Formats: sequence, structure tokens, C-alpha cells
Amino acid sequence: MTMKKLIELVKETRKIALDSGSAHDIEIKGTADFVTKVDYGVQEFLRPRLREMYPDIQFMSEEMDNSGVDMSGRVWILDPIDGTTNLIHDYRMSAVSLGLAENGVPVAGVVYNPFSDELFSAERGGGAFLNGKPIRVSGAETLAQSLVSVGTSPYYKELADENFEVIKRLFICAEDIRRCGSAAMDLCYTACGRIDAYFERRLKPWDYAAGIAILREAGGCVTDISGAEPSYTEPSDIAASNGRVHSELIERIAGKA
Ligand code: LIP
Repeated sequence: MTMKKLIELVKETRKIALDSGSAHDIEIKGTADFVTKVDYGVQEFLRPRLREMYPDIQFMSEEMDNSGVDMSGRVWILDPIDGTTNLIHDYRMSAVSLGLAENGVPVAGVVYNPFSDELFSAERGGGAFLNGKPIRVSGAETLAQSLVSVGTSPYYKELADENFEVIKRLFICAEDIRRCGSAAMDLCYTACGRIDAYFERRLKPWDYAAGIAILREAGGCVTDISGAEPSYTEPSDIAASNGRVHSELIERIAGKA
């Protein structure tokens, strides 16, 4: 697989992603959970092209039935638009997030924000890049030195009390918190040192597969909130960091520090 070909293919989705008319052609999937004609357009642009370029790799995507996918092989894991609510509001913080999993873990990723024209990429053992330039996580040694991005699990309002208790604990001990609305961008911002840690519950594998490959190649650490490998078949509660603050992050989330 050549990353150059993959990057060029993902960048071709820019025209679809910036089509504001399609961004307002919306279906409601659930509480605060939407899909637009842009989501479908990006998915149906990439799906046949990836199959033609890499016929032996399976395909999993947010806006389709993935029940037949066998995670023991190689699988594309696509979020056609991560940050769909941001897209609908023209908040300009959304990304095409394409990960590649091999034997159940991410080994490559491309995350592209068409609004900023920033493309994050990584392949296992090859380093992580932003628009072709190498990126590394920050040097923050403690949460007190950190900017921490948080997610609010907006599709699961029943988690609000629990989530905001954790967010309050992180706010008290960190420099400050941020909330961008795209898990893939949060993981990539951690990879390039713009933020130092990230927490969000009940994310889906397509929200984080590509960003995990990129953040790990940039020297960071991503686990579920118990410290284990996230699932790539079920939703996971994600803790991500520059690695240096990861133990403290897990303890603060658990309320043990
Ligand atoms: C979104 C994530 C975001 C999270 C939302 C949703 P989507 O992905 O990127 O961080 O808070 O609940 O999961 O649904 O826009 O692809």
C-alpha cells in the first residue's frame, strides 16, 4: 500500500465535503445524531476506489451495514465525515477519517480536514505527518501543564452527569479544557502537540481508528479508560495523550487522583 496514493485519494473528497447544499440535506439517526448527503457522498466516492486499488482489503464505514466484516484480516475503517454536527452548523471542524486495521489494530491512518486543508497521516513504523511534515506529541509532563480536549458523548445524554463530573475533574487539574466536536481531529491535535490529552466516552471505531494510528506514530498513547486496547468492533471510552501524562489522565478520569 502506498501512503501517497491513499493521501491523494482522500484529498479528492474535498469538493464533496465542501458542498454546503449537501451538508444541509440531513437525515436524523438518533438523539443529536445526523447523517448528511456529504457523509454518503464521501463514503460512496471512496468505497469503490479503495476496492479497485486494494481488492483484498475489507471495508467498514459509519453509514453502512458492517455485520459481514472479519476483523482478523485487513479492514479499512472509514468515518466519511467525523464531526457531522459541526458540518451541519458550518463550524469548519470536521474530517474524513480513513484508518486501516490489520489483525484487529490500526496500522495506518489518514485524517483530512477539508476546511483547513490539513491532512494528518501515518503508517506503522513510518512516523506521523501533517501535510507531509513530521509531527510529534507535546512535552507536557503533567496535566497541570496540559490543555485537555474533552468529548460530551452528545448521542448519549444519559451519560451527562458522569461525563461532566470527569470533565470538571480534568478542568480543575489542567491548564484548561477544549471541545472541538471531532474525535479524529482531537486525536490528531494531540499527535501534533496542539493539545496534550483527550477524553471521550462511547466513541465508535470509525471515530478513532485512523487517529489512533497517527497519534501512536507521533509518540502518543491511546487506550480505553481502563488502560486497555480500545475495541474496533464495539464503542469504546477513549483516553488519549502525549504518553507522558497518560497514567495521570487515567487516574483523574477514574477519580483516583
Ligand atoms: C462524532 C465525534 C465526536 C463525538 C460525537 C460523534 P460523528 O462523530 O467525532 O467527538 O462527540 O458524539 O461521535 O458522529 O460526527 O462521525
